[in-house]
Amino acid sequence: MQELAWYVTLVVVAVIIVIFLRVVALSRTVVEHDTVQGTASRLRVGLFWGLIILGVIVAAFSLRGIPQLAARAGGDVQVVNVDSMQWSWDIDEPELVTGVPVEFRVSSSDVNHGFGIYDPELRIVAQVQAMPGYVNVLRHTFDEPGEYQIMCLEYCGVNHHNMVDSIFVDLPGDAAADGTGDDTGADAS
Ligand SMILES: [Cu+2]
Repeated sequence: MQELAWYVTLVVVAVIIVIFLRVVALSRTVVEHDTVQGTASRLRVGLFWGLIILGVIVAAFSLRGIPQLAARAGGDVQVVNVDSMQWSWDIDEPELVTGVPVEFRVSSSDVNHGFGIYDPELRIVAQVQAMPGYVNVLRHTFDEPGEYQIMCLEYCGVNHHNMVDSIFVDLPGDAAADGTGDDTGADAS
C-alpha cells in the first residue's frame, strides 16, 4: 500500500511538472489579446458591481429579521425568566403567543445546563447556555403555535435526561389574558 502511494505520488508530480513546463513555454509566445481582454475586463467590472449590489440587497433583506434589531426597535416583548437546577426548569411565564418577540433570560442555580427549545415535531428552534452567575439572553419569535419542549442540552448529572419541561405558544387571539404584555383586548369577538 505504501509503495502504491509512492508511485501514484511520483506520477502526479510528473504530470504537474509537465503542465508547469508547458505553461512556461506558452507564456513566451506573444498572442494578440487586446480584444479578448477588453471584453473580459468589461464583464469583470459588471460582475463585480453586480455582486456588490446583490450582496447589499441580500444583507439588508436577511438582517431585517434578526432578534437584536427587533428588540432595539422597541414594541412588545414577552420576557421569560428561566432558572435551571438539577434537574428541572423554573420558567416564570410558560404561556406565550406567536408573532411577538420573546426574550428568555436564562440562568442556573447550580451547574451549567443547556436551555434547548424544541418545536412540536421535536426540531430544535433555539438554544442558549444556562450558567450559574450569568443571565444569558435568548431572543426568539415563535411563528407556529403549539407545545414546545424544553430540554437540557448540557450533560448535568445522572438525571439529565429527565430535565424536560414545556412552554405553550398560542395565536395572539387565542391567548387568555395572561400577563404576557398588554394585548389590546380587541381580539375577542
Ligand atoms: Cu442536563
